[in-house]
Amino acid sequence: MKEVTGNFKGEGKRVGICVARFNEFITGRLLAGARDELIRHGVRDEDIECVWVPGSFEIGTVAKAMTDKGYDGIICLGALIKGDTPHFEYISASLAKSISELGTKSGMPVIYGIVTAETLEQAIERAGAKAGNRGASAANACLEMMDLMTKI
Ligand code: RBF
Repeated sequence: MKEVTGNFKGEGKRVGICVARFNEFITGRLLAGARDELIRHGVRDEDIECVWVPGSFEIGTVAKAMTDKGYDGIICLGALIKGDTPHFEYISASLAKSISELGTKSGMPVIYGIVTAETLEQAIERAGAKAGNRGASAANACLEMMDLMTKI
């Protein structure tokens, strides 16, 4: 049986990161985690481009515009923290759908790195504390997918 898998090889790759400024306390840490992971796997810092958007709701629009800018992969980073309004549900559902559609329509890796948390404490846990750093895991998924897409 022939198996096809992607490796964590970032040499020569260009990566676009779309990150939400809303909850920047969290998303700044996700960005730092993603950047560090990409660099540690061979992506040059000058080949990483970060585009800041106002909030997670805007990620889909901007990430779409980034799909034809010559990147090998795109990472979307945001932090949705549940509040007293139903915005959380609206934004998280539509964002997951639009990020997934971007990947299927463009044929390039578009990675979902959105932290969805009930509380600020939970979000902190996922942004570099006891539950790891979701930005770093998104970068790993991006590295694996960029390599995989060259093999299939
Ligand atoms: N953006 C986020 O990235 N995370 C949030 O948790 C978040 N919560 C919001 C809650 C409310 C009530 C509103 C109105 C907006 C929120 N946004 C949040 C901002 C949203 O993603 C978007 O930037 C703005 O609604 C402007 O379109």
